[in-house]
Amino acid sequence: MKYDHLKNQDEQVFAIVEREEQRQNEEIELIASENYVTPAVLEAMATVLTNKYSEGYPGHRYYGGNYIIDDIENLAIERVKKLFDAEHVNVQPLSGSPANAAVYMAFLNPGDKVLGLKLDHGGHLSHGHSVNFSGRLYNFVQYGVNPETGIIDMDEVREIALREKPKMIVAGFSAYSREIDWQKFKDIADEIGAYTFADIAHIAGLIAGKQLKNPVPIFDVVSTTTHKTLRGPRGAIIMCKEKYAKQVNSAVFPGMQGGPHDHITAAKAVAFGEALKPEFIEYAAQIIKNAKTMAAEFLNLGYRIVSGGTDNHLMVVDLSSKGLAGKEAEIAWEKIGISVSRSTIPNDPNPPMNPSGVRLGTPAITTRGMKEAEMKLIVSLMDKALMNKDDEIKLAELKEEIKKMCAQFPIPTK
Ligand code: DSN
Repeated sequence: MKYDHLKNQDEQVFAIVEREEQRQNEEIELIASENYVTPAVLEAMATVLTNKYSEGYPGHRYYGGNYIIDDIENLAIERVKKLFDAEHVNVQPLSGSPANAAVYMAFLNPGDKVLGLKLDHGGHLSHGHSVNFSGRLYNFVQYGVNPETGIIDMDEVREIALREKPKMIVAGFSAYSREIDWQKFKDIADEIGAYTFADIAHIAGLIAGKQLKNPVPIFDVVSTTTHKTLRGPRGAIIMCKEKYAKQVNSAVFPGMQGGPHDHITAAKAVAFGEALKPEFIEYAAQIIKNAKTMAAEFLNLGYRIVSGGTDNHLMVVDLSSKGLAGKEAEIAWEKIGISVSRSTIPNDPNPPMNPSGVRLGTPAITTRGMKEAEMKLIVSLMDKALMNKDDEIKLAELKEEIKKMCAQFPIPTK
């Protein structure tokens, strides 16, 4: 039986893990940054590679006994190079924010000017928010989306870039549903001699699955987490031009981190191997089909979606279009077994703890094999939950429907 040792040795931890496993099986995950890893990825994480210290890089370690660990790190690197057409890869970053911290450390000095997307317009904390290390250490100026269209206005980006002359331009997001014009960012950066940095954490799997354009061949440096659409273990990687290899490696170690998590490197290698298979292209395509269907259904029911739809795996639904706020919706949907994350809408009049929107995404439910018909059913159940948000009996009925649907689409076990 699975988790035999854990069960025998520590019933408390085992019981919590079991409860969470049951929750994941019986509920619907619409958090755009989450996914279900394959059993092979899960197994790789639970290997003896966790026992090793490997500061340094393959062939240049600070501890002995790393000649086998070198093989796993090199394998992971080679697979990323193939997936993204990357010149140089560092697979050691522990997660997205540490990876971005290492990128800034590699290319900038504290106080340098950087241009990034505002958080409430879909950017990320590590793209220059004042409460984050990025906004505290570096001099960020920010661009946003057009208030009418909800789409990044590249003329405005160019105007700010020419005026402010940042040393680096950051393109990327955590809540933006339209395709990014990487080439346009690169052209603007070239006009002022700025570095180009793409954070593709959300869409790496859609790029690897050949559904969205790839910034890696044209940008100076690109970071991504490995656990979102890429469907690997929690972690991150940095890809860059060969000429920046040394400064990126030094920023990750010894600049930011100590020993890499070798068991996670092994799991990353497994996930990259999976993403190289032709089936992953179908998976990435279905994620987008599902997101487009979901967005269309919300629009049909009179909800407003920021930018009017989606080109990727996510959408931000503006609940003020229904006289509601993000938190109320999150609570009602949690009661029926659907997890979402609250999200600001551009220029949100409401505070970040209870913003006007929710961000929804389809990577996890697509991994379960759900398709367009299920998207329509899910949106209809979500709408019913909001319309009956104070009726506990109705919500309990809806929860049963979700549970039945989940039973038809178990989380894959192979
Ligand atoms: N927490 C991640 C997300 O949900 O997008 C980003 O850090």
